[in-house]
Amino acid sequence: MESSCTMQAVFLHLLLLFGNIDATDDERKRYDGYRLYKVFVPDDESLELLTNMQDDDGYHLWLRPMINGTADVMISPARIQEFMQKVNTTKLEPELMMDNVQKYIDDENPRGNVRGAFDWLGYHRLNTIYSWLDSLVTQHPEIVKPIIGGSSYEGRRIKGVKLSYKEGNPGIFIEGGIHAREWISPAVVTYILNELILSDDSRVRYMAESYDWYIFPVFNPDGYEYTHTTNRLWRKTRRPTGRGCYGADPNRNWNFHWAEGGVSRNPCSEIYPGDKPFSETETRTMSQYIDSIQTKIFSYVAFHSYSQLLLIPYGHSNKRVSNYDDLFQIGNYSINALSQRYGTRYKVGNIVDIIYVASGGSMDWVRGTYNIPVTYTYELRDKGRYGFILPASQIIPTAKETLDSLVAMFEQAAKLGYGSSMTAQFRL
Ligand code: 0X9
Ligand code: ZN
Repeated sequence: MESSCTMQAVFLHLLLLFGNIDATDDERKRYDGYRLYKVFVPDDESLELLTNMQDDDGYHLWLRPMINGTADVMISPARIQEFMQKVNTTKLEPELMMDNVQKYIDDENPRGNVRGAFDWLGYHRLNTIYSWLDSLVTQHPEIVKPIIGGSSYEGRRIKGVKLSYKEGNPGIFIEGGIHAREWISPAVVTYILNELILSDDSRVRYMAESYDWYIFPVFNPDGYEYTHTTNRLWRKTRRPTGRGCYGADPNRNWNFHWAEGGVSRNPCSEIYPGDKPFSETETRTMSQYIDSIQTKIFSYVAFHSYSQLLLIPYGHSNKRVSNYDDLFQIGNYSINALSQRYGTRYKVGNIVDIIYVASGGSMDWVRGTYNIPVTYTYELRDKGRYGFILPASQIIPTAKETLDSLVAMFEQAAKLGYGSSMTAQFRL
């Protein structure tokens, strides 16, 4: 009896590993009664209180305290009373955003996982995204080539494509899904890829055909799958790291000013940078791939969520990159274009100036190591109403406004001389 149960469990795990099925309910982390608060952080005392909470069980910072003075913090039911008491002794002004996080998770992707067909009406599993990438290669063999850029700790591939209408066009690299729970990122990246192939809008067509596109929708496939099967709010990779905890923050693990700030040396922390630069299979293998094409790209754009920001390097220091003024100007054109369609407001600026210190990010490594001139990180919708759990009905609007902003970005960049294939070299 006992052994048949064990056999069953083994079988289930095999299915989970190789199949596209869901975890059983008791393996899935639930967020019943968890609350999400947006808090105002007016002074150092409140900042310290929040910073100390970071690694406490039952407190989860969705958004770390930002320069403009707010943070989003999720509290487990057992900690709510204690949190309210702490809050009363400081000037934190909590605003309740979600009274039951699980309800938002249940409502986010109402259609569930649809196998086979690919669209932007729901969030998809990794296999579905990868099959769709394969189908693009089959349907458009002249322009879409498959790439295995890297691999993950659990042995998954990091799949991407190169889209090229004319060999030798200046290259743009698009990174999606480095943080597992930011589901809107792979969804927007796949939408953009689809439009670059199929859109009949003349400005999109011009952009699509003027550049070579290296597009990787899911940089952290283990984490992404884990958010689908087990814990919707997982952020990191899935390697066992110590103290019984798993994963490093793949956006703190790159070998440029590694672990200089905005990290925690506790392996259980959400911002654990790993025990050394490139300790994670995902970042190490992808960095090798990027190295192999670095002479071909003039731009690197990473997609995260959430906050509605367009970030300029670096994350370790507020010292501005050499072409900051150009990037700021291009960024402003870009976020203006983004706001035209639905009025969505973004802010543009240096990471340290507009959010917080965060060293070891992918974009920073690309910029710092190869001097790639046009580097941005998007923090997509929203500003904390739904946060990471953005309803699937917002995928298409988010993707459309983001594509508008990319068109403006590369039009303005070209006007300033970036990525023009007319010049001998499209680098600075
Ligand atoms: O903290 C992060 O890694 C990003 N924010 S998120 O809420 N999506 O986790 C900010 C990225 C900063 N980027 C770099 N330092 N390159
Ligand atoms: Zn992120």
